Amino acid sequence: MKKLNVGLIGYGFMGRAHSNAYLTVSQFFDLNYQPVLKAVAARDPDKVKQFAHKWGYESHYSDWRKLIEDPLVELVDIASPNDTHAEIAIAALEAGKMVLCEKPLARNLAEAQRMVDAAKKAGTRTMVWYNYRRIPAVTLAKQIVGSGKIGRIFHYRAKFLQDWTISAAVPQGGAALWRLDVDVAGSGVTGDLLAHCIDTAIWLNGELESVSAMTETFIKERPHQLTGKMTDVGIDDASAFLGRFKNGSLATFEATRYARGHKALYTLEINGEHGSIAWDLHDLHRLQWFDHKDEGAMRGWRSIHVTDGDHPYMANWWVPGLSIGYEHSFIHQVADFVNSLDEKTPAEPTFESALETEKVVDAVLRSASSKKWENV
Ligand code: SOE
Repeated sequence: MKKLNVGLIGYGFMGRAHSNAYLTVSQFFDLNYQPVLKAVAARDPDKVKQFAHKWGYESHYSDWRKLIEDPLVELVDIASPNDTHAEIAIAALEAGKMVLCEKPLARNLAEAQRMVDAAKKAGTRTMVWYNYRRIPAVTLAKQIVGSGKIGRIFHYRAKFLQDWTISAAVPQGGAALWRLDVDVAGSGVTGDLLAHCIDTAIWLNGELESVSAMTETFIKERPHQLTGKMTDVGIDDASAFLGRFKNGSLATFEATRYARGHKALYTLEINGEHGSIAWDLHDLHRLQWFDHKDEGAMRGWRSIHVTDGDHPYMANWWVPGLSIGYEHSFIHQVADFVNSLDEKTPAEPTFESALETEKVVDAVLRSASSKKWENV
């Protein structure tokens, strides 16, 4: 098997999810290339050394530029905060590397566009980690929509609810809390959570045309973790929008970190002419499917336990009935990326296709501030 030398930047939550995917994928999928954990880079020299030892990276750097200069690294994976994405991605692309980037692609549309331009110029492979596409039940939803069984789509409904920032004492900025600092994150739940919903929606139901949005920042000031000073909060704590898809269907989307009791409740529902589909991240191995073509008296919602060998990705795992989890969506994404390397068609979403999500995020934020419908 040929080798694919990976250089990871960032060792937080996503650095672990990606590292686990590279380490595990070849044990379960038959691939032409085996990912090799070649190097990891992150700011803190001691912590990056510990991380490298723990996960088996062959070398480590405290300056990401050194990782990009490393001739052995073929693929640069950006798992560092959003404010680093554009600079690192563009440098890596200019160095001729393949680049994978954590979502959202960038802090704003202008940065994302520069990354797409650099990717086009470089001509190397890119991909954005919108991992939920690769949860088998969500991939099955894609297959159902693609088969035409659901018919014309009327409604697409999605929400992503969390509750971890309700306390005003939670600081913003720094390790683990940079998502609350607008300078680092770019936006709040719109770019962090709604972006997942938008990516899946575009994949399942095509592009959005226009949106009418509202956002709110419930806690206006928070201590900054790095300076200790009370600082204005620039992110949106909650974001919701109505929208129209290009295919004529209607969209209702909501994301918040203020839904007490919900930890990561990503749900989606699609209502079509012949059927409906519903999925819930808290019950991720099930897909709910209603088929109006079923015999009248027997008609009802089916709860499909997506664990059988003929379900997407599942033949690579355990025996039917045994479920897999969140981390497997990253493993599937690596498998698809690696399998695409010898193909003409790249694994999705590339930087270029992920730009569409950035355009919707941008339209949502524009609409929330103009209080008008905005075109995507
Ligand atoms: C935020 O809490 C977060 O970790 C997001 O950044 C991830 O993208 C999402 O998958 C889970 O929630």
